[in-house]
Amino acid sequence: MKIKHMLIICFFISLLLISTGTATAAVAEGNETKITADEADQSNSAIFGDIIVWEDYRNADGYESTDIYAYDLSTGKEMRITNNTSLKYSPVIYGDKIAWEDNRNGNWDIYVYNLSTSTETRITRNEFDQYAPSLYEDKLVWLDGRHGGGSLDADHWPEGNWDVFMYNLSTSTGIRITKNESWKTFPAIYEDKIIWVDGRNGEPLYSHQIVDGDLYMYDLSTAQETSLVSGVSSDARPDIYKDRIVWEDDRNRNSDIYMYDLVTSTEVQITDNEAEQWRPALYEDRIIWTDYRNGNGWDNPDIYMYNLSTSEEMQITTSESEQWADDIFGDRVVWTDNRNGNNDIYMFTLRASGETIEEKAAKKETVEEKTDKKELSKMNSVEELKKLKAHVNSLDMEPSAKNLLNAKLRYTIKSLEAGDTDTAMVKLGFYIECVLIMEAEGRIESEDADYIISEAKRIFDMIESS
Ligand SMILES: [Ca+2]
Ligand SMILES: [Ca+2]
Ligand SMILES: [Ca+2]
Ligand SMILES: [Ca+2]
Repeated sequence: MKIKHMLIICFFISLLLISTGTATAAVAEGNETKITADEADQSNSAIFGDIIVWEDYRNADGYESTDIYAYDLSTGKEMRITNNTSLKYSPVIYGDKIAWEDNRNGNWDIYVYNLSTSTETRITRNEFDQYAPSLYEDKLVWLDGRHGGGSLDADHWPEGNWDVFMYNLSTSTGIRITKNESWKTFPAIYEDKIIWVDGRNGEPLYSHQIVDGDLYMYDLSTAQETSLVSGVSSDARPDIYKDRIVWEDDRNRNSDIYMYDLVTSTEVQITDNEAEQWRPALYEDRIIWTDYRNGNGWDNPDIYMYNLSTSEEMQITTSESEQWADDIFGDRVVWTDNRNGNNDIYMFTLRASGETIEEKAAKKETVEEKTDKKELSKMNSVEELKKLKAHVNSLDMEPSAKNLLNAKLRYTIKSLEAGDTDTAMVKLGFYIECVLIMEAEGRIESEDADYIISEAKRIFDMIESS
């Protein structure tokens, strides 16, 4: 698209701009789920179907090594995908394949893990850097520095001559997509369309804020390259779904989310808020992004969403900590969340037509799942009993009284662990009785006795209702 043409469109859009940028977007309805529980950092997630993948620092002593992990929403099981001390970033997933960038060979390479066959494959064997993968079916694209790409700077930003490469995992053949001598970033693929940000028209500046990159597209079916968005502004982190492309654009002197429709060749400004809106992801009619409007500067980012069908902007997260948008698939939105003092992966399931996926699944609960729930409830009761025992141990009371109470609680726990809930309830009844007697004899403070009895009764109800 010519710059003049672009400017006319920009002007036209600014006249038509709808007031989506006010600070008061409705809060989205649905369920929020915490996906990771580990105290180390988990970040940069991606989702396809029931599988969420991310970068994970739990096996590293510091930040010198990461692993790729996955969580299966259908089984509730977490999987460790990689198992060596090297850095691995930017996992993406399509179907049963996960791709990421990996420096285990002393330079960056692309690796793929197949969930169906549990096999890992090294895709690039070149001493230069390959990174930033994107996957669609069997087609894998990445950024490749073999023709003069400099090293990545501290911000993981490329200098020199970088190219977009495409590799077909089923035919094991690849092609070089771009051939000009400029830097490129952020490749993404959907069907036959590959998009990226290209530095060929701009100054070779490497700061995220002042870099002038433009949006280009290559169509594998026609072998045609197209310039989509140009002009003196930074266009970054694009995503593509069917015929729509979204990206962040700083032409308004702050970053906003824009959308380009390949069918109508029109551009739409999605946000006009003066704060920064970053890192959009697209699925069907929904765009999500990281939005800084609720904080001062860089604190308190939140996840926002825009629905192109209903022209509604929604706020997904309201926690006053940091949330950074990662990905969307169907009615599931995933992001990196710092509310627990370390990074975790969270998911929001949008309530679409009355029911969320979780609610539908709950209705289809099988006998097997009910058995699992009973097992879980039993485990919870045991945990609660152990907590009560620890509490009694921490009290200032005579050792013989403490031992007697602990012994009674031990029998309750043993019965419960053996699956004999009736006996467990009888034993817990004796325990309560014992506390009452000790209180009457002055062997235990009234305040302590009241607390122990109320806890024991609460656990008794838990066991009874399991
Ligand atoms: Ca390499
Ligand atoms: Ca903005
Ligand atoms: Ca927040
Ligand atoms: Ca964590």
